[in-house]
Amino acid sequence: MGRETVVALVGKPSSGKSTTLNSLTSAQAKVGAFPFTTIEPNKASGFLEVECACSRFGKSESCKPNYGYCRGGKRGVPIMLLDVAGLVPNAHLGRGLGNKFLSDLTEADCLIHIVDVSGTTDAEGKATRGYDPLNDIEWLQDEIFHWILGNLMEKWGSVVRRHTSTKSSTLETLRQQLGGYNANKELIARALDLVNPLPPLQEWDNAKIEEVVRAFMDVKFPTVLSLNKMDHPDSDKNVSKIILKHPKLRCVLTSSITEVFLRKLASQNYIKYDLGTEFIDTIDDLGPESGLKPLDDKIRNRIENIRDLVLYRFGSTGLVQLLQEAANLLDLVPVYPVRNINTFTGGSGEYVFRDCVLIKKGTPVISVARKIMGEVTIASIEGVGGTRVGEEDTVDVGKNDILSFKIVPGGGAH
Ligand SMILES: Nc1nc2c(ncn2[C@@H]2O[C@H](COP(=O)(O)OP(=O)(O)O)[C@@H](O)[C@H]2O)c(=O)[nH]1
Ligand SMILES: [Mg+2]
Repeated sequence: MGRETVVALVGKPSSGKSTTLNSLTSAQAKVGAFPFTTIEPNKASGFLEVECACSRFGKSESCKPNYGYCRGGKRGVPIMLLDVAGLVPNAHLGRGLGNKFLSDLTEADCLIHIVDVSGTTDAEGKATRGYDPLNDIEWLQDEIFHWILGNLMEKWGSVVRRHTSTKSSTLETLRQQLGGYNANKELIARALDLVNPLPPLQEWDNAKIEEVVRAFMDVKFPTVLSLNKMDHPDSDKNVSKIILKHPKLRCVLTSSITEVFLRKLASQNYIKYDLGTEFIDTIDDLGPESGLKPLDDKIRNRIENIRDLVLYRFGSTGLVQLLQEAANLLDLVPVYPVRNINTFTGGSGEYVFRDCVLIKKGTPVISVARKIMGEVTIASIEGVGGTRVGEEDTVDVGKNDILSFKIVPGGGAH
Protein backbone atom coordinates (compact mmCIF):
# COMPACT_ATOMS: atom_id res chain seq x y z
CA MET A 1 0.00 0.00 0.00
CA GLY A 2 1.14 3.52 -0.70
CA ARG A 3 1.47 6.03 2.04
CA GLU A 4 -1.58 7.00 4.01
CA THR A 5 -3.04 10.47 4.06
CA VAL A 6 -1.69 12.29 7.09
CA VAL A 7 -3.50 15.15 8.80
CA ALA A 8 -1.32 17.05 11.27
CA LEU A 9 -2.79 18.86 14.25
CA VAL A 10 -0.78 21.98 14.97
CA GLY A 11 -1.21 24.87 17.37
CA LYS A 12 0.30 26.49 20.40
CA PRO A 13 0.55 24.59 23.70
CA SER A 14 -2.81 24.13 25.47
CA SER A 15 -4.90 24.96 22.42
CA GLY A 16 -6.40 21.48 22.57
CA LYS A 17 -4.35 19.35 20.17
CA SER A 18 -4.20 16.26 22.37
CA THR A 19 -7.85 16.60 23.33
CA THR A 20 -8.78 16.86 19.66
CA LEU A 21 -6.68 13.82 18.81
CA ASN A 22 -8.41 11.86 21.57
CA SER A 23 -11.84 13.04 20.56
CA LEU A 24 -11.29 11.87 17.00
CA THR A 25 -9.75 8.53 17.72
CA SER A 26 -11.85 6.85 20.39
CA ALA A 27 -14.79 6.00 18.20
CA GLN A 28 -17.73 4.78 20.20
CA ALA A 29 -18.31 1.65 18.17
CA LYS A 30 -15.92 -1.21 18.23
CA VAL A 31 -13.74 -0.65 15.25
CA GLY A 32 -11.48 -2.88 13.24
CA ALA A 33 -7.79 -3.28 13.74
CA PHE A 34 -5.35 -0.57 12.77
CA PRO A 35 -4.31 -0.42 9.15
CA PHE A 36 -1.10 1.29 10.18
CA THR A 37 1.91 -0.68 11.19
CA THR A 38 3.89 1.82 13.19
CA ILE A 39 1.97 3.64 15.85
CA GLU A 40 3.72 6.30 17.84
CA PRO A 41 2.33 8.07 20.89
CA ASN A 42 1.44 11.19 18.94
CA LYS A 43 -0.11 9.29 16.05
CA ALA A 44 -3.52 7.74 15.83
CA SER A 45 -6.10 6.70 13.36
CA GLY A 46 -9.13 8.95 13.07
CA PHE A 47 -12.17 8.20 10.99
CA LEU A 48 -13.37 10.29 8.12
CA GLU A 49 -17.14 9.87 7.76
CA VAL A 50 -18.33 9.39 4.19
CA GLU A 51 -21.44 8.11 2.44
CA CYS A 52 -20.55 4.45 1.91
CA ALA A 53 -20.94 2.83 -1.51
CA CYS A 54 -23.05 0.12 0.14
CA SER A 55 -25.96 2.57 0.52
CA ARG A 56 -25.95 3.20 -3.24
CA PHE A 57 -26.67 -0.46 -3.85
CA GLY A 58 -28.91 -1.20 -0.85
CA LYS A 59 -26.25 -3.47 0.62
CA SER A 60 -25.72 -1.84 4.00
CA GLU A 61 -26.78 -5.03 5.76
CA SER A 62 -23.78 -6.91 4.46
CA CYS A 63 -21.23 -4.10 4.62
CA LYS A 64 -18.40 -5.00 6.94
CA PRO A 65 -15.19 -3.02 6.47
CA ASN A 66 -11.81 -4.56 7.18
CA TYR A 67 -10.78 -1.27 8.76
CA GLY A 68 -12.93 1.44 10.28
CA TYR A 69 -16.69 0.98 10.44
CA CYS A 70 -19.94 1.29 8.52
CA ARG A 71 -23.18 2.09 10.30
CA GLY A 72 -26.32 2.33 8.21
CA GLY A 73 -24.39 3.52 5.19
CA LYS A 74 -22.19 6.00 7.06
CA ARG A 75 -18.66 4.80 6.81
CA GLY A 76 -15.70 5.77 8.93
CA VAL A 77 -12.58 5.51 6.80
CA PRO A 78 -9.32 5.47 8.75
CA ILE A 79 -7.16 8.53 8.30
CA MET A 80 -3.85 9.13 10.06
CA LEU A 81 -3.72 11.94 12.57
CA LEU A 82 -0.55 13.40 13.98
CA ASP A 83 -0.28 15.56 17.08
CA VAL A 84 2.53 18.01 16.37
CA ALA A 85 3.54 19.50 19.69
CA GLY A 86 6.18 22.15 20.26
CA LEU A 87 5.21 24.91 17.87
CA VAL A 88 5.72 28.17 19.74
CA PRO A 89 6.61 31.62 18.44
CA ASN A 90 10.21 31.53 17.14
CA ALA A 91 10.41 27.75 17.22
CA HIS A 92 12.35 27.94 13.93
CA LEU A 93 15.14 29.64 15.88
CA GLY A 94 15.30 26.63 18.15
CA ARG A 95 12.91 27.76 20.89
CA GLY A 96 10.70 25.25 22.66
CA LEU A 97 11.25 21.81 21.24
CA GLY A 98 13.15 23.50 18.44
CA ASN A 99 13.05 21.82 15.10
CA LYS A 100 11.61 18.50 16.22
CA PHE A 101 8.10 19.52 15.15
CA LEU A 102 9.36 20.53 11.77
CA SER A 103 10.29 17.01 10.80
CA ASP A 104 6.84 15.86 11.98
CA LEU A 105 5.30 18.47 9.74
CA THR A 106 6.96 17.17 6.60
CA GLU A 107 4.82 14.03 6.86
CA ALA A 108 1.60 16.04 6.70
CA ASP A 109 -0.66 16.33 3.68
CA CYS A 110 -2.65 19.07 5.34
CA LEU A 111 -2.83 20.87 8.65
CA ILE A 112 -5.55 21.41 11.17
CA HIS A 113 -4.59 24.47 13.15
CA ILE A 114 -6.20 24.25 16.56
CA VAL A 115 -6.86 27.78 17.81
CA ASP A 116 -7.97 28.41 21.37
CA VAL A 117 -10.66 31.03 20.72
CA SER A 118 -11.57 31.43 24.37
CA GLY A 119 -8.64 33.81 24.82
CA THR A 120 -7.75 32.10 28.09
CA THR A 121 -4.24 31.09 27.01
CA ASP A 122 -1.45 33.37 25.78
CA ALA A 123 0.91 32.82 22.84
CA GLU A 124 2.90 30.31 24.87
CA GLY A 125 -0.14 28.50 26.19
CA LYS A 126 -0.03 29.99 29.68
CA ALA A 127 -3.31 30.78 31.45
CA THR A 128 -4.54 34.33 30.99
CA ARG A 129 -7.77 36.19 30.17
CA GLY A 130 -8.68 38.28 27.15
CA TYR A 131 -5.84 37.15 24.86
CA ASP A 132 -6.55 37.87 21.19
CA PRO A 133 -6.43 34.57 19.24
CA LEU A 134 -6.00 36.47 15.97
CA ASN A 135 -2.30 36.58 16.87
CA ASP A 136 -2.08 32.80 16.83
CA ILE A 137 -3.35 32.50 13.28
CA GLU A 138 -0.65 34.82 12.07
CA TRP A 139 2.40 33.66 13.99
CA LEU A 140 1.88 30.01 13.22
CA GLN A 141 1.88 30.55 9.47
CA ASP A 142 4.91 32.82 9.84
CA GLU A 143 6.73 30.17 11.81
CA ILE A 144 6.39 27.60 9.04
CA PHE A 145 7.26 30.23 6.45
CA HIS A 146 10.49 31.22 8.20
CA TRP A 147 11.48 27.63 8.67
CA ILE A 148 11.21 26.84 4.95
CA LEU A 149 12.61 30.17 3.84
CA GLY A 150 15.55 29.87 6.25
CA ASN A 151 16.48 26.43 4.97
CA LEU A 152 16.38 27.64 1.40
CA MET A 153 18.27 30.92 1.91
CA GLU A 154 21.05 29.24 3.85
CA LYS A 155 22.40 27.73 0.66
CA TRP A 156 20.76 29.88 -1.98
CA GLY A 157 24.10 31.01 -3.44
CA SER A 158 25.23 27.48 -4.18
CA VAL A 159 21.76 26.45 -5.32
CA VAL A 160 21.84 29.13 -8.01
CA ARG A 161 25.42 28.30 -9.06
CA ARG A 162 24.57 24.65 -9.42
CA HIS A 163 21.34 25.45 -11.20
CA THR A 164 23.16 27.47 -13.88
CA SER A 165 26.15 25.17 -14.26
CA THR A 166 23.96 22.07 -14.69
CA LYS A 167 21.43 23.95 -16.84
CA SER A 168 18.63 22.44 -14.75
CA SER A 169 15.01 23.49 -15.02
CA THR A 170 13.51 25.52 -12.19
CA LEU A 171 11.30 22.55 -11.37
CA GLU A 172 14.27 20.17 -11.09
CA THR A 173 16.25 22.51 -8.88
CA LEU A 174 13.32 23.16 -6.57
CA ARG A 175 12.55 19.49 -6.51
CA GLN A 176 16.00 18.94 -5.03
CA GLN A 177 15.58 21.73 -2.51
CA LEU A 178 11.99 21.08 -1.43
CA GLY A 179 11.73 17.31 -1.98
CA GLY A 180 12.79 16.81 1.63
CA TYR A 181 9.42 18.15 2.75
CA ASN A 182 7.86 15.07 1.23
CA ALA A 183 6.87 17.03 -1.85
CA ASN A 184 6.87 15.33 -5.24
CA LYS A 185 7.42 16.95 -8.60
CA GLU A 186 3.71 17.34 -9.27
CA LEU A 187 3.17 19.20 -6.00
CA ILE A 188 6.06 21.56 -6.65
CA ALA A 189 4.81 22.19 -10.18
CA ARG A 190 1.43 23.17 -8.74
CA ALA A 191 3.16 25.62 -6.40
CA LEU A 192 5.14 27.17 -9.26
CA ASP A 193 1.91 27.58 -11.25
CA LEU A 194 0.74 29.95 -8.55
CA VAL A 195 3.71 32.26 -9.03
CA ASN A 196 3.14 34.82 -11.71
CA PRO A 197 5.32 35.99 -13.36
CA LEU A 198 7.99 33.35 -12.85
CA PRO A 199 11.38 34.61 -14.11
CA PRO A 200 14.36 32.22 -14.45
CA LEU A 201 15.53 31.05 -11.03
CA GLN A 202 18.90 32.82 -11.19
CA GLU A 203 17.05 36.13 -11.47
CA TRP A 204 14.87 35.70 -8.39
CA ASP A 205 15.24 38.44 -5.80
CA ASN A 206 14.30 37.99 -2.14
CA ALA A 207 10.70 39.02 -2.75
CA LYS A 208 10.34 36.39 -5.49
CA ILE A 209 11.88 33.67 -3.33
CA GLU A 210 9.44 34.55 -0.57
CA GLU A 211 6.55 34.42 -3.01
CA VAL A 212 7.65 30.95 -4.12
CA VAL A 213 7.87 29.78 -0.51
CA ARG A 214 4.35 31.12 0.20
CA ALA A 215 3.02 29.32 -2.86
CA PHE A 216 4.77 26.13 -1.78
CA MET A 217 3.16 26.42 1.67
CA ASP A 218 -0.26 26.81 0.09
CA VAL A 219 -0.04 23.51 -1.74
CA LYS A 220 2.09 21.56 0.75
CA PHE A 221 0.27 22.69 3.90
CA PRO A 222 -3.34 23.54 3.09
CA THR A 223 -4.89 24.44 6.43
CA VAL A 224 -8.23 24.21 8.17
CA LEU A 225 -8.71 26.22 11.35
CA SER A 226 -10.34 24.52 14.28
CA LEU A 227 -11.79 27.37 16.34
CA ASN A 228 -11.70 25.37 19.53
CA LYS A 229 -13.16 25.82 23.01
CA MET A 230 -16.28 27.40 21.55
CA ASP A 231 -18.12 26.21 24.66
CA HIS A 232 -16.39 29.05 26.53
CA PRO A 233 -18.43 32.26 27.06
CA ASP A 234 -15.67 34.51 25.63
CA SER A 235 -15.38 32.55 22.39
CA ASP A 236 -18.21 34.14 20.40
CA LYS A 237 -16.71 37.59 20.05
CA ASN A 238 -13.29 36.19 19.15
CA VAL A 239 -14.77 33.96 16.47
CA SER A 240 -16.53 36.95 14.89
CA LYS A 241 -13.29 38.90 14.84
CA ILE A 242 -11.40 36.06 13.17
CA ILE A 243 -14.03 35.54 10.49
CA LEU A 244 -14.23 39.27 9.76
CA LYS A 245 -10.47 39.59 9.44
CA HIS A 246 -9.92 36.35 7.48
CA PRO A 247 -13.10 35.69 5.51
CA LYS A 248 -11.34 33.28 3.14
CA LEU A 249 -9.89 30.95 5.74
CA ARG A 250 -11.58 27.62 6.10
CA CYS A 251 -12.68 27.19 9.65
CA VAL A 252 -14.86 24.94 11.77
CA LEU A 253 -16.14 25.74 15.26
CA THR A 254 -15.22 22.97 17.66
CA SER A 255 -15.41 21.89 21.24
CA SER A 256 -13.12 18.93 21.47
CA ILE A 257 -13.51 18.52 25.22
CA THR A 258 -17.26 18.08 24.71
CA GLU A 259 -16.69 15.46 22.04
CA VAL A 260 -14.37 13.50 24.33
CA PHE A 261 -17.00 13.61 27.07
CA LEU A 262 -19.88 12.57 24.82
CA ARG A 263 -17.97 9.68 23.31
CA LYS A 264 -17.07 8.53 26.79
CA LEU A 265 -20.69 8.69 27.96
CA ALA A 266 -21.74 6.77 24.85
CA SER A 267 -19.14 4.06 25.39
CA GLN A 268 -20.30 3.72 29.01
CA ASN A 269 -23.87 3.38 27.76
CA TYR A 270 -25.26 6.53 29.39
CA ILE A 271 -26.28 8.07 26.10
CA LYS A 272 -26.94 7.30 22.47
CA TYR A 273 -24.86 9.74 20.48
CA ASP A 274 -25.24 10.27 16.77
CA LEU A 275 -21.70 11.36 15.83
CA GLY A 276 -21.45 14.68 14.08
CA THR A 277 -24.97 15.77 15.05
CA GLU A 278 -26.72 17.59 17.89
CA PHE A 279 -28.64 14.47 18.86
CA ILE A 280 -27.98 12.74 22.13
CA ASP A 281 -30.58 10.62 23.88
CA THR A 282 -30.63 9.49 27.48
CA ILE A 283 -32.80 7.06 29.38
CA ASP A 284 -35.01 10.08 30.22
CA ASP A 285 -35.71 10.47 26.50
CA LEU A 286 -35.91 6.85 25.44
CA GLY A 287 -37.19 5.04 28.53
CA PRO A 288 -35.81 2.00 30.35
CA GLU A 289 -36.39 -0.33 27.39
CA SER A 290 -33.54 1.54 25.64
CA GLY A 291 -31.12 -0.33 27.87
CA LEU A 292 -29.34 2.93 28.72
CA LYS A 293 -27.99 3.45 32.23
CA PRO A 294 -29.85 5.78 34.61
CA LEU A 295 -28.25 9.22 35.11
CA ASP A 296 -27.24 10.82 38.38
CA ASP A 297 -27.83 14.54 38.85
CA LYS A 298 -24.25 15.45 38.09
CA ILE A 299 -24.23 13.78 34.68
CA ARG A 300 -27.75 14.98 33.92
CA ASN A 301 -26.74 18.61 34.59
CA ARG A 302 -23.61 18.31 32.56
CA ILE A 303 -25.60 16.92 29.61
CA GLU A 304 -28.09 19.78 29.89
CA ASN A 305 -25.21 22.26 29.82
CA ILE A 306 -23.69 20.65 26.78
CA ARG A 307 -27.02 20.78 24.97
CA ASP A 308 -27.46 24.47 25.76
CA LEU A 309 -23.90 25.70 25.31
CA VAL A 310 -22.75 23.58 22.41
CA LEU A 311 -25.15 21.26 20.64
CA TYR A 312 -28.24 23.46 20.23
CA ARG A 313 -26.19 26.58 19.56
CA PHE A 314 -23.79 25.18 17.01
CA GLY A 315 -25.55 22.05 15.76
CA SER A 316 -22.73 19.70 16.80
CA THR A 317 -19.35 19.63 18.50
CA GLY A 318 -17.80 20.20 15.06
CA LEU A 319 -15.27 17.36 15.23
CA VAL A 320 -16.71 15.15 12.49
CA GLN A 321 -17.04 18.23 10.28
CA LEU A 322 -13.45 19.20 11.00
CA LEU A 323 -12.06 16.03 9.44
CA GLN A 324 -14.50 16.32 6.55
CA GLU A 325 -13.27 19.83 5.88
CA ALA A 326 -9.69 18.58 5.83
CA ALA A 327 -10.70 15.88 3.35
CA ASN A 328 -12.41 18.51 1.17
CA LEU A 329 -9.27 20.55 1.20
CA LEU A 330 -7.38 17.57 -0.14
CA ASP A 331 -10.14 16.62 -2.59
CA LEU A 332 -10.22 13.08 -1.25
CA VAL A 333 -12.53 10.51 -2.77
CA PRO A 334 -13.27 7.17 -1.08
CA VAL A 335 -12.38 4.42 -3.56
CA TYR A 336 -13.49 0.81 -3.05
CA PRO A 337 -11.30 -1.91 -4.52
CA VAL A 338 -13.30 -5.15 -4.80
CA ARG A 339 -12.36 -8.61 -5.99
CA ASN A 340 -15.76 -9.34 -7.52
CA ILE A 341 -17.20 -6.41 -9.43
CA ASN A 342 -20.70 -7.96 -9.59
CA THR A 343 -21.19 -8.78 -5.93
CA PHE A 344 -18.68 -6.22 -4.52
CA THR A 345 -17.31 -8.89 -2.23
CA GLY A 346 -13.65 -9.57 -1.71
CA GLY A 347 -12.92 -13.01 -3.16
CA SER A 348 -14.92 -15.34 -0.96
CA GLY A 349 -17.41 -14.47 1.73
CA GLU A 350 -20.64 -12.55 1.76
CA TYR A 351 -19.45 -9.16 2.99
CA VAL A 352 -19.24 -6.24 0.58
CA PHE A 353 -16.92 -3.24 0.21
CA ARG A 354 -14.39 -4.55 2.68
CA ASP A 355 -11.71 -2.07 1.64
CA CYS A 356 -11.78 1.63 1.10
CA VAL A 357 -8.89 3.97 0.38
CA LEU A 358 -8.83 7.75 0.17
CA ILE A 359 -7.59 8.98 -3.19
CA LYS A 360 -7.19 12.47 -4.51
CA LYS A 361 -9.95 13.34 -6.95
CA GLY A 362 -8.74 13.26 -10.54
CA THR A 363 -6.13 10.56 -9.95
CA PRO A 364 -5.87 8.11 -12.89
CA VAL A 365 -7.13 4.64 -11.98
CA ILE A 366 -3.77 3.12 -12.88
CA SER A 367 -2.19 5.14 -10.06
CA VAL A 368 -4.89 3.85 -7.74
CA ALA A 369 -4.01 0.33 -8.85
CA ARG A 370 -0.33 0.93 -8.09
CA LYS A 371 -1.13 2.37 -4.70
CA ILE A 372 -3.25 -0.62 -3.74
CA MET A 373 -1.63 -3.52 -5.57
CA GLY A 374 1.99 -2.41 -5.68
CA GLU A 375 4.19 -3.12 -8.69
CA VAL A 376 2.27 -5.99 -10.27
CA THR A 377 1.26 -6.21 -13.90
CA ILE A 378 -2.34 -5.09 -14.26
CA ALA A 379 -4.19 -6.93 -17.03
CA SER A 380 -7.37 -4.90 -16.87
CA ILE A 381 -9.46 -2.70 -14.65
CA GLU A 382 -13.22 -3.09 -14.32
CA GLY A 383 -15.86 -0.73 -12.97
CA VAL A 384 -19.48 -1.22 -11.92
CA GLY A 385 -21.37 -3.49 -14.33
CA GLY A 386 -18.11 -5.14 -15.36
CA THR A 387 -17.30 -2.33 -17.79
CA ARG A 388 -13.68 -1.87 -18.72
CA VAL A 389 -12.08 1.25 -17.30
CA GLY A 390 -9.17 2.89 -19.12
CA GLU A 391 -5.91 3.24 -17.19
CA GLU A 392 -5.94 7.01 -17.55
CA ASP A 393 -9.60 7.44 -16.55
CA THR A 394 -9.83 9.40 -13.33
CA VAL A 395 -11.66 8.88 -10.05
CA ASP A 396 -14.36 11.09 -8.59
CA VAL A 397 -17.19 10.56 -6.11
CA GLY A 398 -19.57 8.13 -7.79
CA LYS A 399 -17.30 7.78 -10.83
CA ASN A 400 -14.70 5.01 -11.11
CA ASP A 401 -14.77 4.76 -7.33
CA ILE A 402 -15.58 1.05 -7.28
CA LEU A 403 -12.85 -0.85 -9.08
CA SER A 404 -11.68 -4.36 -9.62
CA PHE A 405 -8.07 -4.87 -10.66
CA LYS A 406 -7.27 -7.98 -12.67
CA ILE A 407 -3.64 -8.92 -12.50
CA VAL A 408 -1.81 -10.99 -15.10
CA PRO A 409 -1.74 -14.56 -13.78
CA GLY A 410 1.75 -15.22 -12.56
CA GLY A 411 2.67 -11.65 -13.45
CA GLY A 412 4.52 -10.73 -10.32
CA ALA A 413 6.69 -7.73 -9.70
CA HIS A 414 8.44 -6.28 -12.71
N1 LIG B 1 -13.33 24.64 27.53
C1 LIG B 1 -12.62 23.85 26.75
N2 LIG B 1 -11.42 23.43 27.14
C2 LIG B 1 -10.71 22.61 26.32
C3 LIG B 1 -11.23 22.21 25.06
N3 LIG B 1 -10.31 21.42 24.46
C4 LIG B 1 -9.27 21.32 25.32
N4 LIG B 1 -9.50 22.03 26.44
C5 LIG B 1 -8.63 22.16 27.62
O1 LIG B 1 -7.45 22.86 27.27
C6 LIG B 1 -6.34 22.34 27.98
C7 LIG B 1 -5.23 21.95 27.02
O2 LIG B 1 -5.66 20.88 26.21
P1 LIG B 1 -4.64 19.91 25.49
O3 LIG B 1 -5.43 19.02 24.60
O4 LIG B 1 -3.76 19.24 26.47
O5 LIG B 1 -3.79 20.96 24.63
P2 LIG B 1 -2.44 20.74 23.77
O6 LIG B 1 -1.32 21.26 24.58
O7 LIG B 1 -2.65 21.57 22.55
O8 LIG B 1 -2.31 19.29 23.46
C8 LIG B 1 -6.86 21.16 28.79
O9 LIG B 1 -7.11 21.60 30.10
C9 LIG B 1 -8.14 20.81 28.10
O10 LIG B 1 -9.07 20.22 28.96
C10 LIG B 1 -12.53 22.67 24.68
O11 LIG B 1 -13.08 22.36 23.61
N5 LIG B 1 -13.16 23.49 25.57
MG1 LIG C 1 -0.73 17.99 23.95
